[in-house]
Amino acid sequence: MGSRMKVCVQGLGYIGLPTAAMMALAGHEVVGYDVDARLLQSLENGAPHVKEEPVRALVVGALNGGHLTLSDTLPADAEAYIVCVPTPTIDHKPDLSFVQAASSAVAPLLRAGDLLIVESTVPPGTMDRVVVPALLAAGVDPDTIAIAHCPERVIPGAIVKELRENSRVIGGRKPGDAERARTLYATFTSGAIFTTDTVTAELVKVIENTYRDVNIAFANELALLSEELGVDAHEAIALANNHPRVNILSPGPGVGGHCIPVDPHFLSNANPFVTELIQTARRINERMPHVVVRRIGEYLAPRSGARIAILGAAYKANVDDTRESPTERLEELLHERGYTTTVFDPVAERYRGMLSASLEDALRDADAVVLMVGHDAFAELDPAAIGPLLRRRLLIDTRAFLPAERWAAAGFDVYTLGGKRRDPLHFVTAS
Ligand code: SAJ
Repeated sequence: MGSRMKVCVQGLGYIGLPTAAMMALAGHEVVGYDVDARLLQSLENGAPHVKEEPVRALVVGALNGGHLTLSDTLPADAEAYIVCVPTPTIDHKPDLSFVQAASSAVAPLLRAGDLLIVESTVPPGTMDRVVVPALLAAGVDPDTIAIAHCPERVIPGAIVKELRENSRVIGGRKPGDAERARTLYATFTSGAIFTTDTVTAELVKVIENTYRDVNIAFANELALLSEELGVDAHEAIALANNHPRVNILSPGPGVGGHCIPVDPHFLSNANPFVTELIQTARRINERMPHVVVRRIGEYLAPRSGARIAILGAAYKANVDDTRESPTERLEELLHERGYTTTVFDPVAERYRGMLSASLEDALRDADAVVLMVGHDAFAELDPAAIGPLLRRRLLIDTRAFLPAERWAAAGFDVYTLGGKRRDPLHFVTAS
């Protein structure tokens, strides 16, 4: 196309914001709209709340460049409206109220020939059953506008790179709609753009995250089995992954974030009877914090007054996001069993529980150190310096992240989730 469009991005969260900035830097006139006045104020102040530095730089660049403006009202004169609002679950059921509200809000502004794109991850069928009805309810004839679903696919930690380079899947409601959206996306992404219908695009996005959840559940199952067999699951998985058609992910203390633990429910909720694998995978991953608690209990009895220092509150390494963090669940379970906890995280700032002000504060007089997140900042921890702060030298490494031999040499008992146990639990022999 090359021609500039007037675009409105509705919802300036972790996807809408960089997408708006990227489009503005590609030369489009972009209005970023959000209902959260504090968020808009923070963006005006240089976006200090955005911790992923390349994203912050992109946003500041776009705002300074003048093609990205912020607004607390939806502009009436955009040619393309892009919905980037959250789709959480409540009791494992999708909550589509934000998508519905966003569609209803934009409906009265749509004119014939406009383009409406939903980027939010949604259960298959949402475009037809929620978005289009919201337009109809506002008196909009959906056949007069182009409607597409273009799910975001970028991973926190590499958002800018992936926005530029990842391929995209765009589902159009009627012939020509996906092409209209492709023209816009092709101005800022170098990745391939595949077009299909809306429900296929909806399904593809949810499948991607569900595939990851199932794969991690498999890795977690292998970790528990390997412990019983006296095998290091990490070594076994790495060796299996040398096979050209095998790619198993890594075991860990649970699956967090606002995407992977949520999206599989969009499928299992659609039909519980044909989604047994998906549901089982979810259960396996949800059980992992319980496994960590059980392992801690092998060293430190529940209700013994033991104090557990947890390293990492984020849902994964090197991000500040703590949503659905396995640490939060671990703390709950530990408290139920009478342990006391401290949590230190040098990357995350906002956490539902309490964060210790310093590593030393978290570690002082603890009976165990539990590594929950492999932040780069933890790689250099010195066990010889940490040991004297503790009441007991015990390391529970749920990510196989710290050098076990070095910690053992400093006098620590070391348990690594999925690691080789010297005392395999129950070695199973064929009968
Ligand atoms: N995890 C493991 N083992 C692994 C990999 C991850 O236990 O081998 C855990 C992490 O520690 C974390 C959780 O899984 O708690 C999820 O992390 P992640 O890095 O797998 O994914 P997210 O949630 O950060 O981002 C995902 C991405 N989806 C895919 O890779 C298919 C991203 O591309 C999506 O855009 C994003 O979800 C989203 O917003 O949907």
